[in-house]
Amino acid sequence: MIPRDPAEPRFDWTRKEVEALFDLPFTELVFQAASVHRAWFDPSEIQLSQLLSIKTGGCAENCGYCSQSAHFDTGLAASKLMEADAVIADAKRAKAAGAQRFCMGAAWRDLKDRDVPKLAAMISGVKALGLETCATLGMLNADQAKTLKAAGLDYYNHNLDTAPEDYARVVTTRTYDDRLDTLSHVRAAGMNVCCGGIVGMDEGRVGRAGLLHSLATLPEHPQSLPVNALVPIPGTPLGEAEPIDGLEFVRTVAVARLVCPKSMVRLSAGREGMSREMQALCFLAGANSIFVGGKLLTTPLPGQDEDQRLLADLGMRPMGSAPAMTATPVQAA
Ligand code: SAM
Ligand code: DTB
Ligand code: SF4
Repeated sequence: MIPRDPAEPRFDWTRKEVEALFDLPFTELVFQAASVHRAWFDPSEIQLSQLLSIKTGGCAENCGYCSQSAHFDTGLAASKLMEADAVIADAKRAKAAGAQRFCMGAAWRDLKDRDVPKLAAMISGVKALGLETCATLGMLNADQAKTLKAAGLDYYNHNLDTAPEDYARVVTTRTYDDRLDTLSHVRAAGMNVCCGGIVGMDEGRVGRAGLLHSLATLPEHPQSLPVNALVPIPGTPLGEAEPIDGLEFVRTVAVARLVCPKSMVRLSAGREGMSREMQALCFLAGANSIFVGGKLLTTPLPGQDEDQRLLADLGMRPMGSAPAMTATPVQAA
């Protein structure tokens, strides 16, 4: 039998195989993931994304991790959907500050048809700036997905978040199948899927493997795979969850890279609490995108200066930019 190329995408992963990847010795796992990463990407490149909360709080869903659910008292003030012009102005500032990708997030259970024209205007305006566009607006039907695609939406973010057997522990106002249905509408409309999850929700390694197994056995691998570390929100059911161990988080990134070799793996929420060394390990393990700009939707990110210094010290550069002619000097100790 010809040995399979570990960098070639596979869709027949078993849960046991994914669990076995998690159980590899740490340096072996990271080495394998780094090797696969190099087969598809320039490991010195990192995509910079910026998020904007275009409609904050008051959400009808009861996701146990979220600051924006109306079911929990998190002290967050709710606001209405922003005007398209204000969103486009924010995207312009994000681009000027170096972002290549702009993601618009709304605290909705599902998209209402009445909001679609305004969303289409903001998406086409952001796209016209030359930014990659992404939106995360809750559940979509097939027609809505087609309309957003026609407006210029490149990616739709809709996370599976946990292993299927764990889902009802985390949210009860919708099911895993609801999530899968929206993902199928997004694919059918010809949009790229951005789908990942959260670690640090007391799921254990078997749960983390279950999430990544679900993602790796979708009809297509998500073109974009965000790995979020839970940002604990006081007042939510998961506000006191045991924080994920740093090495275990890096393992999760590495396994994501191995099971979805061609996906953009995004080091997403929770980066503010991570050391520079841990972020560097995540990049080595195959993460090739970060959110920048000081804020995710409602939770903080490292500041722009801090991020620029980190990338410079690591000799990494924004995706699509020209390589430096000489090695970037590392800051003096
Ligand atoms: N309402 C839409 C939805 O749930 O799909 C879009 C917005 S929602 C905030 C997008 C994603 O953010 C969630 O799927 C979850 O993965 C992530 N998220 C939310 N709260 C988080 C938290 N406290 N820590 C880490 N990730 C979080
Ligand atoms: C994703 O998986 N992570 C980003 C993006 N998709 C929308 C958002 C994380 C939100 C973190 C919690 C907050 O800032 O409210
Ligand atoms: Fe609403 Fe999304 Fe937050 Fe769930 S994660 S409560 S759907 S905003």
